[in-house]
Amino acid sequence: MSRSFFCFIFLMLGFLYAQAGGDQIVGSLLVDPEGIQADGPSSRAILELLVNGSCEEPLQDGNIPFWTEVVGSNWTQRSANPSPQEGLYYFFPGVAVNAELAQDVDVTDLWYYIDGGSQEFEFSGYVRSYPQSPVDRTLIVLEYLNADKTVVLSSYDSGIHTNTSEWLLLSDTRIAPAGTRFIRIRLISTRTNGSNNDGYYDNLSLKTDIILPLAPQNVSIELASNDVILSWDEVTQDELGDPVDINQYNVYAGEVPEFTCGPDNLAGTVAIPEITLYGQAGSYARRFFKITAVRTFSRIAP
Ligand SMILES: [Ca+2]
Ligand SMILES: [Ca+2]
Ligand SMILES: [Ca+2]
Repeated sequence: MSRSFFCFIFLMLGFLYAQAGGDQIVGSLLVDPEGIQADGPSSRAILELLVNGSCEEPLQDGNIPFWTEVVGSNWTQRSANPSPQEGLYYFFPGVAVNAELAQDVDVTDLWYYIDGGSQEFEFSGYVRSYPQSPVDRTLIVLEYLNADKTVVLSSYDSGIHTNTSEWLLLSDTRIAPAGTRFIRIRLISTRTNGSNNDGYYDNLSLKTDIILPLAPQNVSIELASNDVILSWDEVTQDELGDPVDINQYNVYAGEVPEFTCGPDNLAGTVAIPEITLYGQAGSYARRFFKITAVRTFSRIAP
């Protein structure tokens, strides 16, 4: 199974005011350079990298989506006895003596920061076992892997746990070693009792924060009949001045300068620093535009 997806980080904005009247249009930057700021209190944004980390996604063909059965073929959702730590379900190995479930997180897009020694990753997750004697065991291992996944550059080992009365929080925060391109999360359960392997996991998370791109600059506006053409300088740096690849700009349109960017006023999305908004000049007396550079973080789930 393979699926890619994107997390979007938004940054405000070239801020443009356009007034259309007949064939005339007036465009000007309303915000001085110091007023062009990130849309938020911080230039950093937290990304959740794990997919289906709480085992809430519906099973697909009887399997847990986005996770790989490395050992054992009966991994599934469990909902009760004990209750989940979060949501409605948790990870349950099913019938197996030894069982391992894994997810590889592709962090290649963060190579620049990883290789510079500044990208930190924060893992957390809960483990619990069924109350029986002897108790089945849980173990979580994280591996920071190189590009072809042949070298473990750094690892976290939670140690074996057998807690049964409550969910136990495990966590690890570390800076990824240079060369890290994948982080593998391994859930390893060992059965010592009965037919079911009762080492459970829930509410797993792997987070990192990234630096936002600079705001688009030098926005210009042009009118062609009833269409508005916006263009701006390509964004090539983040807020710390490091290079960044921007492959998406979101353009928002509103009726007042202070409007908030959101899905309701998204006028268009482009990969290049130019967009034609058809009919925008014909339908409104005044129109305000905001442009955000979007830093996409893509990864491939297993
Ligand atoms: Ca859950
Ligand atoms: Ca299976
Ligand atoms: Ca058991």
